[in-house]
Amino acid sequence: FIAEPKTVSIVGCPFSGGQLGVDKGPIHLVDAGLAQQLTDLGWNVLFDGHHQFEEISTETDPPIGKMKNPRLVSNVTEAVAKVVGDHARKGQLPLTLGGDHSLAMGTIAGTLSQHPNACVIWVDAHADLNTPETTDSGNIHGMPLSFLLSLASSADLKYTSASEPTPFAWLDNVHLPPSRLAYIGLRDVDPGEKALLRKHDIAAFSMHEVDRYGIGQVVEMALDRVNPARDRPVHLSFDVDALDPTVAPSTGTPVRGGLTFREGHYICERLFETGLIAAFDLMEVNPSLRDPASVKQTVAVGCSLVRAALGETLL
Ligand code: 6HN
Ligand code: MN
Ligand code: MN
Ligand code: MN
Repeated sequence: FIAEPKTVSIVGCPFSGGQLGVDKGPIHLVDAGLAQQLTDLGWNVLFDGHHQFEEISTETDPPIGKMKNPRLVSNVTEAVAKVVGDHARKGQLPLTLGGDHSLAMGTIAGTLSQHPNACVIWVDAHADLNTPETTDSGNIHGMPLSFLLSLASSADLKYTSASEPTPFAWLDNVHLPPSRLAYIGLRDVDPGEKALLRKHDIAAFSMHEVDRYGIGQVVEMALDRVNPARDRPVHLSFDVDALDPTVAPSTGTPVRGGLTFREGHYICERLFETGLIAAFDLMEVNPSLRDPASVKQTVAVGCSLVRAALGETLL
């Protein structure tokens, strides 16, 4: 495991199969000059264009149960897992730009393929832990962790097709133990998700804990739970809606009462400082929402979070 890879590979994923409209995020982040900014930080930056995903129209991808676009999301996340895993195997730091958070099924599976002992720090207003049964919305961006933790599997889809594999069957042998997931920033968690958090004793630091202990303590408490010896690679999956909507307005499911600009950056800085970051996701930047000034602000904050996770703010 290379603690601080000198090469970062940008995996641009203009994809919105798990939640409509969020596909232009990576294009805006790259157009804002993110690659050059990382070069200026001393990184060797690889970026060979955004990924083109196969198109599956909704007519050929009807819901299975409540799950929307299951075949599309399954195929795309499987492809992302291969790309992220390949970058990790070459000792590069995969930096995935979304796109909706269903993509983390792919990014985390890719990380685990190279670093089976990795832990995940999930920064989000939401737990993204719904199963195909507990989901209300049917949007798969609210479900990636249930599959990764094996709380849901392709068998739950009760899908019968002689010709096609069941969507998400590729994920069935991917497993992140619930003891290796820690959340920071939660404030909008569905009842079914709360039950799963309790049942599996998952480390969850909501905005209440951020207020109570401060972000510095919360990050250490999260690491103490999932990475007590500070020896596991860390996959940092950052949903921009973890930030307060006044800081990052252009996102699909904003929730008031979120992390400040500094609290969000502190998480990235502290994890960079550990030298353990093995992969970084920046998800749910949605330029189709809000006015141009809000989009520009959200994209700028997104770039700034990435730079913080890659070492910008340490003196
Ligand atoms: N995200 N819990 C809600 C749902 O639809 O399952 C919201 C999910 C939001 C997902 O922000 O990545
Ligand atoms: Mn979210
Ligand atoms: Mn699984
Ligand atoms: Mn999310």
